Amino acid sequence: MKKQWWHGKVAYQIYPKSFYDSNGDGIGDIRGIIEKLDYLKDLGIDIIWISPIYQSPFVDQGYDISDYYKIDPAFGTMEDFDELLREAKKREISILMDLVINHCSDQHEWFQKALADPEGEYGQYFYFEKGKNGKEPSNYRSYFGGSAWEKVPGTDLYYLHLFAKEQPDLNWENKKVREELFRMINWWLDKGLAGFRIDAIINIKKTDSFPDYEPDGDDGLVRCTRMVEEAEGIGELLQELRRETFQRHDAFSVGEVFNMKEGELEEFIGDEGHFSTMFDFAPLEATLGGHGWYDAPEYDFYKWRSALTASQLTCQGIGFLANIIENHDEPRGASTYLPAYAQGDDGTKMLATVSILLRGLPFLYQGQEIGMKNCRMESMEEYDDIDTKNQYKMAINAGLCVEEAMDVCFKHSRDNARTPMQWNAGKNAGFTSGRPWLKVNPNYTEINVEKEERDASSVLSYYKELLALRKSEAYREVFTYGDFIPAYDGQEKIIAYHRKDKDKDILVAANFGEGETALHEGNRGKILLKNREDVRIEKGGLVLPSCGVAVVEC
Ligand code: TEU
Ligand code: CA
Repeated sequence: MKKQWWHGKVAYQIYPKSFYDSNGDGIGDIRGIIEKLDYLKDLGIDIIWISPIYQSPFVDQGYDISDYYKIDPAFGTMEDFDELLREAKKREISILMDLVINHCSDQHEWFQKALADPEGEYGQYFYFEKGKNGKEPSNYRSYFGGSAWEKVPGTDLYYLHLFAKEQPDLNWENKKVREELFRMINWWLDKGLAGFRIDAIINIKKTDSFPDYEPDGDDGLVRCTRMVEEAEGIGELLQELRRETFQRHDAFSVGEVFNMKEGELEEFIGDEGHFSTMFDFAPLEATLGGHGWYDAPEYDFYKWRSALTASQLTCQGIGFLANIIENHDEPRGASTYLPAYAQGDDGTKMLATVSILLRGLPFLYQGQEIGMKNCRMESMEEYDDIDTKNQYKMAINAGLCVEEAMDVCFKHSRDNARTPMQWNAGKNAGFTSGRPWLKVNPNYTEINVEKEERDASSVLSYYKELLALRKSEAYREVFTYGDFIPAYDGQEKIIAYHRKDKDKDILVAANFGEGETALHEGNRGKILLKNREDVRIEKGGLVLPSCGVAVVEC
């Protein structure tokens, strides 16, 4: 594998609306990010991905872009953004933006022109199709519920939107569309961006026609991914994207890729792959339901462990995955991947260790480093997220009562991760002096940056140690390039692995169980990091109490 500038780095996702509000309007902004750069530097962050800050009507929180060349005034100005780039550079921090190019906003000039004349030039920028027997062209259900086709009033045409109806899909088969997008990407890269996180990218390739499929729900529709999975030839589009943009700038790219076809990993993240890396969603997928959040299975440690191990083994020798425990679309990792008895600081540190030391590029999500948790909302009015509203409806339609449906949202809602960052124990957790756009999690008096900075045994202090160890002179090499070798997988409630190269052999071992366990073989050595005093090496081996984790140099 070719060495790349981003190998061995640590990345951090900022959800700008909820990060830090510098002017008291209740919405986080670019100047707020600038103010917190030193905090991120001190934490050990090298790369920042900022969720969309382009001009947007915010139907899907900025994932509906109405002008790719403008910063939305809610976040600041282009001057603020340029200053952010300069200030980040001073601190050797690279900035990534979010690239949402499967669709744009229905308010984008292209779509407005297309609507005015669907048969004209801009109609070709999107997918307009005639209805079939007075109905939609096909029976696809959009990601956010309901048909993926929206009727154009006064015509027999429908346009395709795999997400909300305010997010029309761009037609990637049209060369002009690709050229417009590539021009825009290069414009941002020329400004000094280090690269992009690439949104929902697998959806850009459609089938030649839009056939109906067997319905998979009572609504007579079928999830639109059925069609996406059938589409052939996305590789050509993605190679062109890479060639025309990222490759020219040695830019970093991380793909949000679901539903990749089997055996395509090398094409996606190999040396000549479409992207530098892509997120590993396998552990997350192990928590998903067949239809929606309401029928998601209970968290299962063994399913999670096998998913994680399988991903690690599959990408070895091919490339690096980007490892996460949460993002702006998921509930908090510390609420999802830990059993009830493990949801204290020890458990949170244990999960952190297992995740951060995996082979691949660690991506933290804002607030993860202080152990932020899911937020209980009192009523549906407190939710903002379009997906949560849809999932709530689905749960009610499936027969759940209001209380049960609210519980489902508490477990799965995207807003769990979108509540404001908890900076201190003051008003609104120090996020804003105004009225926050989304409820602050009431646990901010206990879980916040200021308190944890003063406490050497806090989750935040632990994350700093953990990242420092990963990046230290002595261990950087093995944690970056060392092999991943699973260990003790026959042992109950243990997840353990070695990171090993020709010089070093490091064991990472965690006990997700409720009782104390000892690992008997191959563990004599020096403990480099542990999360509890009583994690220890005895004659019998490495002793791990419940929620104990150790990093051992063998
Ligand atoms: O998400 C893409 C995606 O596949 C989503 O359906 C995801 O599975 C869903 O959010 C889970 O609830 C990306 C963005 O990350 C997301 O925030 C956007 O809403 C979406 O694209 C549309 O741009
Ligand atoms: Ca603001």
